[in-house]
This record gives sequence, C-alpha cells and structure tokens, in this order.
Amino acid sequence: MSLSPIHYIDTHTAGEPTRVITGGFPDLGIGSASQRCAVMLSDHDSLRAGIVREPRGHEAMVGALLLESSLADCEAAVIFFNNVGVLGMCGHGAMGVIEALRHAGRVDVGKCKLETNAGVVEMQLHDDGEISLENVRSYRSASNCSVTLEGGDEVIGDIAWGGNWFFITESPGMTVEFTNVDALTDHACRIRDALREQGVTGPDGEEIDHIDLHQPLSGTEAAGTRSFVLCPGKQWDRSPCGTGTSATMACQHQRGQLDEGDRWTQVGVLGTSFVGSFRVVDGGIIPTIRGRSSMCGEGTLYFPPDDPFRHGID
Ligand code: PYC
Repeated sequence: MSLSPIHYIDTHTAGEPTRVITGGFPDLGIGSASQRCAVMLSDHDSLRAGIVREPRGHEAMVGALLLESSLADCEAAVIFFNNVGVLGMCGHGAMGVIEALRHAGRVDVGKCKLETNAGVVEMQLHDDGEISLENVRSYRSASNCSVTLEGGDEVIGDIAWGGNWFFITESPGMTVEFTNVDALTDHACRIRDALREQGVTGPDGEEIDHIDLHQPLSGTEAAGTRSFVLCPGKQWDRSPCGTGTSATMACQHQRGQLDEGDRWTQVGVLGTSFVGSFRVVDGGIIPTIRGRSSMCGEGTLYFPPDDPFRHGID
C-alpha cells in the first residue's frame, strides 16, 4: 500500500458526501477510466478502502479519484468508489466533482465533460451555483420481476440501468423518511439477497447492487417520487441518487407515464431533491439531473505503516 499522502477535497451533494482525490494516488497507467479502474481494484484496493472507511472517512462516503482523461474533450476521468468497491457512475458524486473543480479554479460557469467507468457524462455549472448532469443512456431491462424474500414474501419490481444497476419497487408500507432508515435498509438488503440467491441480474449477468424503494410524493402536483436507495454495501444514499433518478425516469418513460420534456422530482430520505428530465434515444433515455453541491473541506490523508487501521475498519 502506498505510504504517500493523499490530497482530497470533500463536498456533499444534497447531504451525500463525495471525497474527491486530487493527488497522491499511485499511478494507474494509461487507458480508459474502466481500464485504470481494473488496475485500482487489483493493485490498490486497500488504499481505496482506507480513503473512505473509518477512521479517515465513514461508511456513507463516496470517493471520486480524479485522473487525466485520455479523451481530448473531457476535463477529467473519474473513478467512483465506496466502502465496498467501485461504482459505474455516481450522479451526486459527479456534481461533487464539479463543485471541487470549481473550488480548485479548474471549472467555471458552463459545460464540461467527465469520463467515467460507465461512459462520458456532460456536466453544467449554472449561474445560480446548481449543477446539472447529462447522464449515460438509461433504460429498463425488465419489468414486473418477482423475487421471493426469505420468509416467503413476494416483491415485484423493475430492473433498470442508470449508470448503476437498480431494482426499483414500492416501499413496503413504511414512509420514506429518516426515522425509518433502519427498517428500509433491512428490507432493501433482503431484496438484494433474494436477487442474488434467485439469480436475478441485468441482461448480461450484471449484479443488481442498488435497491430503490419508492413512495408517492404527497402534497404536490409535481411528477415524482420519494425514494430510499440502498447502495452497494449497507449504506443508504443521503441524496436522492442521480443514477437512481435516471433509472427511475427510464422506467416511468417505458411505462408511458413520463415523456420527453416532462419534469421529474426525486426526493431523498433527507427531503432534498434532484429535478430530472430526459430526451429519448434509441433504446432508452438520456437523463439530465439537476442539483446542488457544497464544499465541505480539503486536506491530506496519511497512512502510516504502523497504523493497524490504515486500510480502514472493515
Ligand atoms: O447519486 O448516483 C448517485 C449515487 C450512487 C451511489 C450513491 N449515490
């Protein structure tokens, strides 16, 4: 494991933290974001864990390793990761990266592109400080899938891609709010276990590692949902989840309930929201998600070789 210091900028987007790694990470060689992600996983996975896990981070933190992109039109390449592994894309994280780049003086109001594991996304920093993400193509791969939870309960939901794989279903009779996060986490973990055990995957065998539980928005005419998202591992997204909002809009469109140009509001557990819209493309949609990210801090992490927790607390 590298002993060199790691430089970071911390932001949060709608409550969900992003730790943007700006320097000190070992060289991952050349190639695409996904090729370098493979090197990160094989050679430096313990450093990934040490950056985001306690005691230097915490379990809900998402890391974003900033790299130079080999694509001429991209401002940077980014590898997103959390306490248990890497993510395909990360909507709140991409907004956090733009806020960190703005703080570092690297971007200003306007557009730029980021290369991610899941493809190139286009970001826009607006005059009012909000940030939009034009995400990768998002689509529903299966509808009304049935899984049987341990104990026999049946759950029906859709499987969709929004830069990560999601199983999207109704909240099980409990409101999507902070006081219920333990019960919501428990239910979502049971769904993910059942998907694994029953071999329910994406179309090419991909693991469905995000579970999105929905409850209708009340007290508003806006089209949208209140949503709890379980991330890979056992943490829930403090933001309304950008990739989850993308996957949800793809399902709503496929169901004929949302059309190009319509606005969609996705409200997270903390009551913060992302506003989405999309354009229709062959085989899916290209979502645009708008939100706000805030600077939290910046600093340097050290990993002394005699620290038994330099790889994080597992
Ligand atoms: O905003 O896409 C997102 C996300 C994924 C995991 C945590 N946040």
